[in-house]
Amino acid sequence: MIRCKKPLFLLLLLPTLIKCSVAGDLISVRVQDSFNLSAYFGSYTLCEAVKLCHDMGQGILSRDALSAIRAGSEFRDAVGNGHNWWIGLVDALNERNTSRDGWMWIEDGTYTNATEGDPIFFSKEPDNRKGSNGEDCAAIDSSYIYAFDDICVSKYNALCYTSDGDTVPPALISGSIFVSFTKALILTYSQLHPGCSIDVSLPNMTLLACLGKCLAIPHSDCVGLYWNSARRQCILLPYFDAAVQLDYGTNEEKLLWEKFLKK
Ligand SMILES: [Ca+2]
Ligand SMILES: [Ca+2]
Repeated sequence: MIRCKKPLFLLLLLPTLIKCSVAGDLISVRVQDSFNLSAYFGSYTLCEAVKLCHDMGQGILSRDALSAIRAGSEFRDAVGNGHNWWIGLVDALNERNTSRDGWMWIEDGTYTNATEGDPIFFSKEPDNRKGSNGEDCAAIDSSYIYAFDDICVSKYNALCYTSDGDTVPPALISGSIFVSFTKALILTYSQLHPGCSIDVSLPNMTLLACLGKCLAIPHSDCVGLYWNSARRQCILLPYFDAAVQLDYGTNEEKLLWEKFLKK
C-alpha cells in the first residue's frame, strides 16, 4: 500500500504515478483530469463520512466520479489495494433487498438503473446479507472498484470529491434563503438502521421549532424531517431521504406522524 506519509523513496521512485499531497491520513489524487479526490484513511460510519466530505467543501463519491475512477488507475495506484471506501449510494428510503435498481446517489438524488452499461456492484452484491439489520449503505473495494452493501454503521475510509465542472462545492449547491417544505408520503414506520437521522425531540417542541432545527443543520444538509404533534417528536434527515423507526402507542398517535421534505 502506498500512502503519502510513507517513506520518501517511494515518491522519488514513482513521481509520475503518485499524484498526491500529504495531510495526516489524507491522500489527494486527480483522476481523468477532471475529478479531485480526497481519500481519508480512518474509521468512519457512512454518516460521518458524508459529514467529513461536506465540512471540507466536497461531496461524497458520486456516480460520475466513480466512473472516472474506473476509467484509469490513478486512484488504485495512489491508495493501494484492499481498502474499503464509503461512497454516496444508499437504499435507506426504499429497502432494495438484493435489487440493484433504485439505490439513491446522495449528492444529486438520482437513482441507479441495473440496465446501465457500467455495473456498480460486485456480481453477488447487493445481498442485504445482514438482512434483519438492513444493509442500506454502499462502499467500494479499492482492489476492484466495485461496490457492496453493508450496514451504515460499519467503519470504513471516506472518499470525497470535487469536479472541475462544479462552480461551487457540491455540498453548498442546495443553499438558499428561500426554503420551503412540502408534505411527503410516509413509506414505512419501521426501519432498523435509520440512516443518518437525528432525534431532536423536546417536551415543548413545536413543528415550527422542528423545521428551524432542520434549517440550522450546516451546509443546508437537512433534507427533511418527521414530526409527531402528540409525541412532540422531531426526527431530522441529514444528507438524504430515509425511512426511520417511528414509534407510536396508539393508532391515533400513529396517524399523527407527518413527513416534510425540503423543496
Ligand atoms: Ca438494504
Ligand atoms: Ca452486502
